[in-house]
Amino acid sequence: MALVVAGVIFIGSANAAKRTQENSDNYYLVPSGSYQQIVTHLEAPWELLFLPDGQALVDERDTGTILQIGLDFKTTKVAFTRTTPPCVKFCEGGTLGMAYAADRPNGDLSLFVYLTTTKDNRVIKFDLNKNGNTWSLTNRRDILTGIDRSGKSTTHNGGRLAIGPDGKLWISTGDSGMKAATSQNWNRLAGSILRMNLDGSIPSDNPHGTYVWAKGLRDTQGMAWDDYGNMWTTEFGQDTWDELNLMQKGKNYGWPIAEGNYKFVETYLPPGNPGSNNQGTSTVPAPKPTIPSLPAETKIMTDPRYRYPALTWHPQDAACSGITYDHKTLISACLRGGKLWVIPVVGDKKLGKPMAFFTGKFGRIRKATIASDGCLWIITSNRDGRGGWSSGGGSSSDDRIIRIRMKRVSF
Ligand SMILES: [Ca+2]
Repeated sequence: MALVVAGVIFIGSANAAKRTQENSDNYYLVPSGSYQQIVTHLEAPWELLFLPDGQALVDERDTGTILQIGLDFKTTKVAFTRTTPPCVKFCEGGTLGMAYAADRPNGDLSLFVYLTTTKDNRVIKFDLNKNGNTWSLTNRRDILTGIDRSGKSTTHNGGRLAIGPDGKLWISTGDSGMKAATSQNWNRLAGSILRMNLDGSIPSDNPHGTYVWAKGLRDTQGMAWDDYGNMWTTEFGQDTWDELNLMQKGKNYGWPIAEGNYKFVETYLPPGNPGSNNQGTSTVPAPKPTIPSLPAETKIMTDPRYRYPALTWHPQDAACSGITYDHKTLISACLRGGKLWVIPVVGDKKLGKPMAFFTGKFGRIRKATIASDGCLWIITSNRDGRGGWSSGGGSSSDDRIIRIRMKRVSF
């Protein structure tokens, strides 16, 4: 499926493109420059999912609302997951990731939601039902509880959910502000990538007989798989290095011993410095950041107990949350950096040079997802209480969903 408008080819879904094998298959995707604002006045949306009928679900972190977005882009409330935020100040937790699977009789759907409560982070599961064109949620079950959360605030909750190519539910968590106490402890669910069967049980081929599949993570909010089956995740560093990681079973990704490829140094920047992901307890929007002068980075890590990132960025250029994959292309949505990083996948475990798009244009971006018509939808996160993005871009219409035409670029 392809159409040509003003000389630009808009592609159809990745599957359609693969089926037809039009011309050369050797291309990746970038924004074409053409976009439209389709949904406005959301409040800190966190996850965006396309359903089999082409409608979408979006949730709001703080209000706990799940909304349906119709084919006409009108929103309708589907459900509330809760009625109050899990904390009142400096909150990163709330109603976070969502994923669905057809694991009920007759191919009916279930929806998984990652939720911060006053006690913990947890994964809840609903029946996801369709009546006419209207989706609804029933039969809530809490299938995984006890993912650590921090005490006074809720930081570093991770929170992305995805159904992997293996049909399992994958869950990204954060260190809950506890650094090594969680991220280096294989008996703690926080600071990890978790993997579970859709009924909530532990897969028999997990590395240690628990839900934990990988460790050493500070705050991972993005997971995607490429066509080689490689799993890629985004990771918020503290002050100096954000990461893109290639994930491998049973491995340790180094936090808080390493940040990026270097030994982690605690005191690079004080909490609240706009150059840092570590924003302390201030809810006042930070001033425009200044690029920090980095210390001499001579302490590159080579300790074989840890895995090191495939790519790194400084937080003011990145702080990437969601990541998506479509046709040889990883697309990472960045908060503080206020941009999309588009990264060609040039081979098995091989990435091309990252390219930045829309820097500062829309403010903070939480997630990007490709729709079945080949357009990329992004959700902004300018009402999440953090502010301080590098290059502005907020709007009185925030938070927004922007629909972006994509185009092919040959390798
Ligand atoms: Ca790391």
